[in-house]
Amino acid sequence: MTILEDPPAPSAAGGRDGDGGGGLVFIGMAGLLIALVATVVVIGLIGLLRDESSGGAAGADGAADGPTTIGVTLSEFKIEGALEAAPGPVSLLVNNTGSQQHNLVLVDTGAETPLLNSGDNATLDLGSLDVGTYEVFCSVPGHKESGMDAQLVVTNTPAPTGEAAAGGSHDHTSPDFDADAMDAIMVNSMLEFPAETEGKGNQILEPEILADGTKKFVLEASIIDWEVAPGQIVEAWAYNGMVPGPQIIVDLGDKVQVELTNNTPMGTDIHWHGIHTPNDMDGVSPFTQDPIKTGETFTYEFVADELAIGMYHAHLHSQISVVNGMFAAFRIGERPYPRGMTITGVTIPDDFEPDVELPMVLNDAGTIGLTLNGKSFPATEPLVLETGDWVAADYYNEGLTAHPMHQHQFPQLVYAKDGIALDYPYWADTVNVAPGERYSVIYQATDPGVWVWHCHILTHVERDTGMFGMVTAVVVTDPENTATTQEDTATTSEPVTDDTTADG
Ligand SMILES: [Cu+2]
Repeated sequence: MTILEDPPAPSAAGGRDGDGGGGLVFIGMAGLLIALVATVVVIGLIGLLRDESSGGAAGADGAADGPTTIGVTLSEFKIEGALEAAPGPVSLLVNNTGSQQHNLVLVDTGAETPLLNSGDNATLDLGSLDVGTYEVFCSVPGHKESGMDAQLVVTNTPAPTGEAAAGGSHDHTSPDFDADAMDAIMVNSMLEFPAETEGKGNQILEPEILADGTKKFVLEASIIDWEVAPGQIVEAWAYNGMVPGPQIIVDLGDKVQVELTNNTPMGTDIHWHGIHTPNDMDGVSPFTQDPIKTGETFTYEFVADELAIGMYHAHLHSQISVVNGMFAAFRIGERPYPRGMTITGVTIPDDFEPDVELPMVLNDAGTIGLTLNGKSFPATEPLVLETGDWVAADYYNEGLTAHPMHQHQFPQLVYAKDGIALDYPYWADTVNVAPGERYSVIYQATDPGVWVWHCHILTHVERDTGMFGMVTAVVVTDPENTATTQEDTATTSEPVTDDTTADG
């Protein structure tokens, strides 16, 4: 530092006056630079030696007879280090071990490090500090709010070791929870996947074919015990004893009858969501029909005259019955696959057929809670595929909030919204599905492995007791090398295949 305070006499300013002085000035500047670098290196070495000789960061000798150097580590999103010192000169040796840029600022004086790239470090001289508590933080926008905020304590009675300084609530090296235990809980909860539970929703309902060709479907609404997750039995309001209720799939032009018997304790009805019907079949009591009282039966009758990727659910008391399980998928005709279209450079073949079709019914409320197809992780069903398989999935949101459904690795081609074919399909790795909406996607499992598929509202999939809720996985095996993936992941799974989920 002395060099800067007492610069050599030949001034740089003089050199700029004439070309002839340039070489000398350069040599002078270079010499100055070398001296400066050497000094910095020496100071750095002294600092390191002092740091080592004091047995660590916090000036363990407790004396104020020299600068205290404290090692501080920055990462996402925390400031770690034994931030305690005796009164006197304090400097921080700041190391960015994170993956993003960070810095460190002392609030009281504004002293700050430069913006440090990943792996960089800097020494921050804080000057002489009196007894007190000093706030340091990272000034990159949002980082302080994310946790990069800590307190440096200057005290006459510093803790004997750096570890003890961790007792302060702002020292993030020792959180007031058992981090190892939380790791174990989360990992163990994930390893329970896939777990077996009683009951399976979305089973395809076979019709009775009447004399005139009408397809007659029979439904019963009742309250059942439903195993949402292993050992977690809830009172579900269900159609035909399953959540989601049975899928109804008819052809375009079919005459349809649905006979509903209500064995729930409240009046009900069925609304055909996204299905074209006469008004008196819309299922909105009391406007279009009387409520179907407990024990009563009502028959809906309409012609399936428009293509649909729709749903059916109660309308009366939906705040109880629907969120508790009275919802299901209803499809008319073939899905409008974007055959022959080229979307962002990818051409869908004229004869495209998916290898697997499945409904993905979302719920988040009532007794059923945060679920995919009526099950909470680890009871959600894995989708077992071979490399190259195409999946056709229809999202249906029967819950009360939107769910951004994210498929790892494989972009989803959104080709229909609410069953209506899009003129401009688009690729997305995350598809946000609001209540009442349906999005129809296809994607190709191009890479082997276990790829999770989940709602990206993270509290819909993870909590302190482990992974749960709206997450499942696509397990892709390589038919040419089955040993690697199948052994690890697929042996205990109940594969979802076209046999069990696709229409017949
Ligand atoms: Cu969600």
